[in-house]
Amino acid sequence: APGPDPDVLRRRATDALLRARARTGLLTGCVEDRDLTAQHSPLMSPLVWDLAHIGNQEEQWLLRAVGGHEALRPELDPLYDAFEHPRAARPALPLLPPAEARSYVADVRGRVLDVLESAPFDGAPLTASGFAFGMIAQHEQQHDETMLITHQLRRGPAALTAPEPPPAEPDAALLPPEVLVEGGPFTMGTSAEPWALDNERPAHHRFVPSFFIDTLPVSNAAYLRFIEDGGYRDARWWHPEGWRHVRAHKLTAPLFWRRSGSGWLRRRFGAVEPVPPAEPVLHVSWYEAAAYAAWAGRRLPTEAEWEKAARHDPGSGRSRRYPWGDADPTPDHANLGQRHLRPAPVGAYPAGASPLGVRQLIGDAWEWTSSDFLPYPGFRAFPYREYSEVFFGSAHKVLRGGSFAVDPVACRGTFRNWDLPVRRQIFAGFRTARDAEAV
Ligand code: AVJ
Ligand code: FE
Repeated sequence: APGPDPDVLRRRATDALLRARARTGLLTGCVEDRDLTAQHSPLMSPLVWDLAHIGNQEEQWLLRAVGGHEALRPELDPLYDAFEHPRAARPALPLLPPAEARSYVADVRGRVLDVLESAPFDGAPLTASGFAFGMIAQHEQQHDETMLITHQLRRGPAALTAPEPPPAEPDAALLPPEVLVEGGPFTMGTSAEPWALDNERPAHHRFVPSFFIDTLPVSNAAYLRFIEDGGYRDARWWHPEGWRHVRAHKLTAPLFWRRSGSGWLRRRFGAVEPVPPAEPVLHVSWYEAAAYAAWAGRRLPTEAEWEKAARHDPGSGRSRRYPWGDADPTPDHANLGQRHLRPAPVGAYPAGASPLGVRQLIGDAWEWTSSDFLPYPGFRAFPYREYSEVFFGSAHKVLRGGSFAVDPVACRGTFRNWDLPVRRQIFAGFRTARDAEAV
């Protein structure tokens, strides 16, 4: 089938770049300059590093690689190379001060919009279907999620506000707690999605035995039952490394939670509030997610199970782009794009349900899977090894589905995220699964 029209893709690339820049502007414009240069957590870069890194990646790929331009400021490349300096070391670098970082990214962007006008959208792999523009829009949006994480870690009064997400649908309490996904093959990954990144490719067949998966993400109320049942004090539920980590760091609850009398409070973007029982649990590590699942007599879904639940349509046998079908996400389908600064309660977004009725697979919270981050059969690093390939192996676990903080351009049924199993600052929760007996 022919792909989208080049002019449509050119328009889409422009929109995606502009939308990312508007978001970057909010995230770097809502605090004083000293909050841009400070390091709010050793896990994160100063916000001003993310800002200039966004511009530097854009310069390298869209001005130099696609546009054939000379480097504007070659001395900046090593400063903003994520592999040269660990995050904790970045505040000590001679970074561009905020005003200079802003003018650098604006200068790059102005020239990029000229390149975009005339770049071929139908030639070499880097520009086919506008791939490089889509890749760079996704890169900026990924850093916008990273910067929102920095805002969440930052102490002090709230700098960002957003309207509340929609409530759970009245039918949510009546939904079956889990659905059966029948065993059989399905198509995992994609070769057709024009802006899919290298690790999502190519499309390939996978056989997935029958399994049950939760209809909804695990809620704070459910997770609290694990806490109150002594889950953090019982080695039985924990991966040995997770148990060691929980003991060493004296963990007793998700990140940002604290006990208050008989209840729990959490800090969220500068405000302290009671933990909302109906919201998907957030800020848990892979170890915590896996321990909860073991306590519940269940397990995390594998990455293939997650994707089959999200994309496979039992009616047609096809894998679709999203749980609801092939249409791009709208605000009715999913909580994406930092429109809200929290997940919606479990049972929201009925229009985003899968054919089997699984909800909130896309948006709200990234979902930990049991799987290591590994290449698909036939993987080819593109356009650079440092995006995915250097992270393959058993150190990183795969997350799927996207959070409220990620833009639709960087979120789809095939999109793969990954992180270390101890990480909790990311907007991650989970749902659980179990094997179905063979019939
Ligand atoms: C895919 C979210 C793990 O933030 O480390 C940004 C995305 N890669 N710049 C990350 C990324 C290069 C990446 N994750
Ligand atoms: Fe980056």
